[in-house]
Amino acid sequence: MALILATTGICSAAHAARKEARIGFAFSMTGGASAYGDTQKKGAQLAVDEINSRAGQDGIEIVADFDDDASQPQQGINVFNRFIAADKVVMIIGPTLSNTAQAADRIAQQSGVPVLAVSNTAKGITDIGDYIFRDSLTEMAVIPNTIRVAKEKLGIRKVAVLYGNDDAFTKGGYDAFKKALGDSNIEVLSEQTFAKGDRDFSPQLTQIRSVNPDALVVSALVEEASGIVSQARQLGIPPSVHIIGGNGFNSPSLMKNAGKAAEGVIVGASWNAASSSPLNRKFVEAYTARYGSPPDQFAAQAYAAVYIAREALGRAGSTDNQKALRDALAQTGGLDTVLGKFSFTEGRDADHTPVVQVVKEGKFVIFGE
Ligand code: 1QQ
Repeated sequence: MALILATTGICSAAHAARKEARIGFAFSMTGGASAYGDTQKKGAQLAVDEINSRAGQDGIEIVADFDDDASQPQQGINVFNRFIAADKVVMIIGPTLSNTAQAADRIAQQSGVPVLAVSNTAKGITDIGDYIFRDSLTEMAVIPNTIRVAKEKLGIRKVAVLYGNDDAFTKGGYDAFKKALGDSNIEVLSEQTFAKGDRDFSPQLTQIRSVNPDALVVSALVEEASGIVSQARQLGIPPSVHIIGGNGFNSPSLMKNAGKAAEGVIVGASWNAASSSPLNRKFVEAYTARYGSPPDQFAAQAYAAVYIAREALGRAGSTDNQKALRDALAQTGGLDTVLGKFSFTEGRDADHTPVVQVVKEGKFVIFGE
């Protein structure tokens, strides 16, 4: 009895000292970007549970409020409004797509609520204001390296480009590819476009086949990317014509949907799954044990964000002061994360090294750095 009382006493004392930090997570659980949202939520939840299991010792407990931005700007706005007005969150993590962030982040900025994006890679997201941060490398930061490595290893000299012209990310990725190709003196033989929700890419791919490129460069979200990759091979563009993708390709659902056609696809990424850092190994093990499949880059970025937030909350000295948290986030530097040593730039963007991957036997493996 004495033992039970003593234990209860310790628990309640620790509980009283605990401070709750309410964080809103806006991820795409439905709609075109749900393949990303699914693993983002899993990665974030894992980090929240790890942190909360230690909250008795170090004081801060995260109250996670997950909601679905539905891959739509308007739904992103609705979710942000609810997080800010009703839930009174100290910060928001998300939303999944840059296209949604362009609309929703303005509301957080106006309300003085910090946002930490974990997968927005389009240009200009952090320019929305000084409350907007991201731990995702931009396409402008990743793609020049992808093109350089692809040129070095494959000797490509002429390419065709296919991109979505109705989405902030796919358009931004196109701009980044265009510049990197120009800087690397790679000739663009053909430029073709598509729109979100398209299923038939044969007109564009037939034209591309006729110009006989060394590689096919694609800026697409994973649903359309999967269709493009499958149909390119079906239409007889041979596997020797490598397909080079941007961040939208970083989901294992590419291999799930496109199967063998995905072999040899090259994609720049901001997380090295094979990194042997103890933090990364522990993350990959814990995630795989809990969910039954290994994490992808989107899970890793979401997981890292919760730890970045937790560390900043500790320095902010408060769990409900958004201005103090913003200032603390801005000071984040040299933090050990699963993405590597993490710092924000002056402009609140991510600052770490990208990698280039290739799909081999249904998995992303390192192609070059
Ligand atoms: C963006 C992206 C997508 C491919 C991932 C969510 O990078 O919208 O910015």
